[in-house]
Amino acid sequence: MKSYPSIPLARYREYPVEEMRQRLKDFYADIDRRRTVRDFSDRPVPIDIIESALRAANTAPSGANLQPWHFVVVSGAETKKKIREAAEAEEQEFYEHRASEEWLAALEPLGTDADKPFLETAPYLIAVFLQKFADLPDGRKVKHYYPAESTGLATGILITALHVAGLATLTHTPSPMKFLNEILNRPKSERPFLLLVVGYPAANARVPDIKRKSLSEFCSFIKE
Ligand code: IYR
Repeated sequence: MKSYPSIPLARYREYPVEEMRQRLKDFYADIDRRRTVRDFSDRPVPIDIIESALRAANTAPSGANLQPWHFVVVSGAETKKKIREAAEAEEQEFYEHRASEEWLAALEPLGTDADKPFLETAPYLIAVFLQKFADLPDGRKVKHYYPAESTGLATGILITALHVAGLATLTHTPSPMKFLNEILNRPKSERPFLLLVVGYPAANARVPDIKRKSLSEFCSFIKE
């Protein structure tokens, strides 16, 4: 291998196999409780909790380690209202015209509609942007690699971290969501990836009765 600036892998930890099993059992039991929530409480959440979850997200692997993401944390009522209005306008179009019958049928069990009160109720909206390029301060552009895969991985870690903290999230994707660039003043080189709604669930929150596929349904193992 070529020489490159390196340091020892000092923080890696190996566990005895029994401990591996126990750790994964515990992790699965915890992550299996995570549900996408649409009924949010307006109870405040300290900003340092969000910052810590974002630091965790930023450990995600990324193409050439260029970390091609940007997160905008929105807590102000005025901006949340603007986002709600723009998102609901798109969603109205979606539910009334754009969505195919097939798509609407697939959404039926989730009970979703164009009404998005949670965009104002929840204490935080985190707009996730994917950067196709880095816009350097001197005007140069640096190409990013695998920005969608990378940003998806970072977002996965973010929702996991927020769940570990005991918060609920909703991965919301109003489509199209270009309005986020305008409202949040982000450059054209950034594509809105996802709008994450974050907070405590409402006391009476309900969730769809969904089933998860079993291991044999979603995995194959090739042993020779
Ligand atoms: N963006 C719309 C529709 C929607 C689409 C999918 I795919 C979902 O999993 C859920 C909703 C909405 O947020 O209502």
